[in-house]
Amino acid sequence: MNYHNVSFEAAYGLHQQIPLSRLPEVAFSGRSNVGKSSLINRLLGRKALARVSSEPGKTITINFYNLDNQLHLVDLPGYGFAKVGLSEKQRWSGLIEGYLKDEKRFLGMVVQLVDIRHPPTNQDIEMIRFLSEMEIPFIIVLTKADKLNKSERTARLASIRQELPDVGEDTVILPFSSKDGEGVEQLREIMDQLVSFCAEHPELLPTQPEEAAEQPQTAEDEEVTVEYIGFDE
Ligand SMILES: Nc1nc2c(ncn2[C@@H]2O[C@H](COP(=O)(O)OP(=O)(O)OP(=O)(O)O)[C@@H](O)[C@H]2O)c(=O)[nH]1
Ligand SMILES: [Mg+2]
Repeated sequence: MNYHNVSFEAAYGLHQQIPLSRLPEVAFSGRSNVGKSSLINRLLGRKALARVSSEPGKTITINFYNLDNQLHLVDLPGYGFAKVGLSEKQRWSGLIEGYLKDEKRFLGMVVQLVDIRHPPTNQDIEMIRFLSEMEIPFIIVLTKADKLNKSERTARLASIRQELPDVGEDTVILPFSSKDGEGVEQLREIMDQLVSFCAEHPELLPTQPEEAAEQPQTAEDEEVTVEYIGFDE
């Protein structure tokens, strides 16, 4: 994939506004300020494509980035930001849940971000439980790895699996730094694998409305079971 061929595509404030998937999607989830937008910028080699702020709660829409016309990167609003009112919190959780539960999406995987410096928050654990119950493929990315020294890092890596009850032994847990680029190559490889898999399975893309009009649904439409290569090996 050409990681230089990228663009911002759209921002949605309500999940009902999001059009049917045209490309496979990778969604980035995590608490506010964990580094989602920074990771997207680093991954795409762009300084300010996604808006980064030291003030939490900046991304309050679901933002779509187009990667080489092969993948949509989806920046979800960060959860767990205490200073917003209840109605805004409900809008956020409605947005995130609405997106993740939407069966018409071609969601290839979720990249769940957790700050490497601290044990996962209850909301991180809840989110991972939700992904696991929904059978959405996911990986864990541990952000801000540059902020720990070697012994702190070793200690965090030794504890993290026990702290995440819904993470299986085979789930990828990847230390990452948007500052020094650690983890970028591995994450790109995972995304390349996902794109290859999706290219071999075009039937997983939801039927577009104009196609649906031409080809009415028949009993032949079967449910497809998805197996992801490389994630459970
Ligand atoms: N040192 C270091 N700082 C980082 C890293 N990733 C993000 N940051 C900093 O953390 C802050 C928040 O980063 P964002 O990328 O805006 O976080 P976000 O998850 O998109 O936050 P919301 O949009 O509020 O959900 C910024 O000050 C970033 O510069 C990292 O890998 N290393
Ligand atoms: Mg953000």
